Amino acid sequence: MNLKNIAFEKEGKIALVTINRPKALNALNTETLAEFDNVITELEKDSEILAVVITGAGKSFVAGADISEMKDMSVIEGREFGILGNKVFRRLENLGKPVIAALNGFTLGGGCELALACDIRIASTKAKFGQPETGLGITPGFGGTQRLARTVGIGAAKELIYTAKIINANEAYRIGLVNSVFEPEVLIDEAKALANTIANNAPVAVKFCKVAINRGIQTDIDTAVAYESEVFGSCFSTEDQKEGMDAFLNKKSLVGNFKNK
Ligand code: DAK
Repeated sequence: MNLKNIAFEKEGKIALVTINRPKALNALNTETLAEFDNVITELEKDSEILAVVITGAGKSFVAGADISEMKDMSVIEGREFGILGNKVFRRLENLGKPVIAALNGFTLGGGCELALACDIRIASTKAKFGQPETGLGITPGFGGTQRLARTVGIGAAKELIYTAKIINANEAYRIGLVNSVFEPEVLIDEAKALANTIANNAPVAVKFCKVAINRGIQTDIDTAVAYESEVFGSCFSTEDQKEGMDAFLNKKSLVGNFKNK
């Protein structure tokens, strides 16, 4: 992979993806989104990677879509930019592996939307959050009006989006935008520890849970629980279910040693 604006590292069962354009506070331009698309393809392909951590280099996670690139876009260019961003974010949301956003700093606009497309968000005490788009004359364009409301509820989402205000990590924690808050120097280690804890459980079961939660939240409860029954049944076709239960009955545990089969 030829990457300029993103760093990609593998550490055992996990991958660390760092948006690395600190001069522009890691703002997402077309080039970075295209690289991100390639990174997702790599994450999909590599069966050794069982969980992913995404963070930002420097004092920002992602300070939004790139305003200098967007400023003079035509209607067609704006639409193409939106289509690319939405495609990348949907691919990330649907990736068959859990993704943890380690929010180290500014998490604004498209950056907040990127975090919302991840499965779990944890933050540094220095992180700042918001959807400043209405202050720029636009609406959130990478799913913010949809995923933010699903995550923090309609009232809190409308307040954040209509006011364009910036909130700190404690407030983000209070409204449920992030799961936990850590001192900056331990954030990445905490994210990796969380990723490794998940990676040590049965990967196929974790993937099924992700799909069931993501699909179920979009549909009525009868359809959702029917889908849950389907994935539950599918677990019984895996070696990991047989061996995991066998280990339990023999007073052992397979955690950390599942085969991903
Ligand atoms: N885009 C481009 N450059 C940015 C940027 C951004 N979003 N954010 C910061 N930068 C650049 C600054 O211009 C500055 O560049 P130089 O002047 O050094 O060349 C450099 O990063 C450092 O920023 P500051 O000097 O401003 O740093 P401060 O610490 O003073 O302030 C800040 C940090 C995060 C409070 C401030 O930079 C700021 O307010 N940034 C903009 C945040 C923002 O409004 N983000 C939302 C962007 S709108 C769509 C799809 C998606 C979207 C829209 C449409 N379609 C469907 C088409 C999404 C839109 C957005 O995300």
